[in-house]
Amino acid sequence: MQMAKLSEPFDVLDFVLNQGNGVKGLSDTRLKTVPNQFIQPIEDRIHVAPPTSSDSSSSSSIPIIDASNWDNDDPKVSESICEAAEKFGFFQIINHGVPLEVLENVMEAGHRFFGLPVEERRKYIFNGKNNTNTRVQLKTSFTPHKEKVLEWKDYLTHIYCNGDNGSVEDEDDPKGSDSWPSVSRDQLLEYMKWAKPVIKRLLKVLMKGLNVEEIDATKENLLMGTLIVNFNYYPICPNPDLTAGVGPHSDVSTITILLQDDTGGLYVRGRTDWIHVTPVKGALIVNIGDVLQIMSNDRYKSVEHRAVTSARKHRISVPIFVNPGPNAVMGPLPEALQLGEKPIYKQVLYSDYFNYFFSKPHEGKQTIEYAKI
Ligand SMILES: O=C(O)CCC(=O)C(=O)O
Repeated sequence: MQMAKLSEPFDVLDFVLNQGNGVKGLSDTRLKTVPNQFIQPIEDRIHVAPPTSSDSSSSSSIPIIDASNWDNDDPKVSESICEAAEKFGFFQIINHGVPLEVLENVMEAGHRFFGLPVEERRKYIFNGKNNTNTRVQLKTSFTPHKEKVLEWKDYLTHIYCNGDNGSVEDEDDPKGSDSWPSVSRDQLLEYMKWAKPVIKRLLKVLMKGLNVEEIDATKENLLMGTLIVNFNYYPICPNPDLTAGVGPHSDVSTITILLQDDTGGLYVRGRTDWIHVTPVKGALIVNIGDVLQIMSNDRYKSVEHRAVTSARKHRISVPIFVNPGPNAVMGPLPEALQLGEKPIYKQVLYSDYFNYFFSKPHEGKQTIEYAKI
């Protein structure tokens, strides 16, 4: 493995952000302690035992829904999904139809990308000069120029489709995915091909639970006009107890479908404590995002979550953020207010909401306040 050399005096931010080595580059130097820039204040650290791969104590804390009877239109599957969306905002689904091999291949592909020499990885950093590619971008932390403390995470974000901008698989834009790294492109496209019907099915069920019987083209753009798929990479960290992989936040999606490896480290805010989402082989984690909380006028819950780092191994997760198209206007759906409920949220242009989220560090459930009446 090629290791970056640290020169003295060592400017961490320059090394990680400007030189584009990322946290992966820092981790590869095999440093013994994390630099101050990554040390969270005590009040922001999570106080739980680090997860182990054999940890199954809390696996029942968020529901695991078996979708094998979906094809037979078993109403129990739909009921369990809507109930979990209302009570927990988070659940795992098994037997969803995406082959295990496709899931394993996509995670392997993520490792291949982050295993590339830094000179190769760096090509995907968006800088508006040499690289103006908006279809794929390599990033570090969340909003590094706004955060007091950086998150221990690099991620490669791919825009699969973006409202009017078409899909990377559209006839109008058949080469849309050509700019994605070749080491991971095919596996990611294959994963998206399988995941899309699952997303559609989930949205159909969740909409039915809100009395929306039909998803026409306008509703489809409102619910899933933009699909973004990321490789989240949490490099080995010498001090998991001091750092955050991802700080507490809720997603600004309609729903998010997350594939995680067997490292563990995702925590969901429970009533009294943080609940560990124990990895289940072949499962997809589904969480309700702010958009669906808003559309359902608080019936479905978008729940805060966070991820810790590991001293044992590099962790990978692959979220698909299912978002409205940028020009969609979201607010409580008329169908969700049928019983005379008062709307809690106003009508908001989705791109405004999205840009607001990315204008500040992660801050728990605060973003949704932006849309409140
Ligand atoms: O990696 C995880 O488990 C969580 C990722 C996440 O919350 C995010 O990418 O927004």
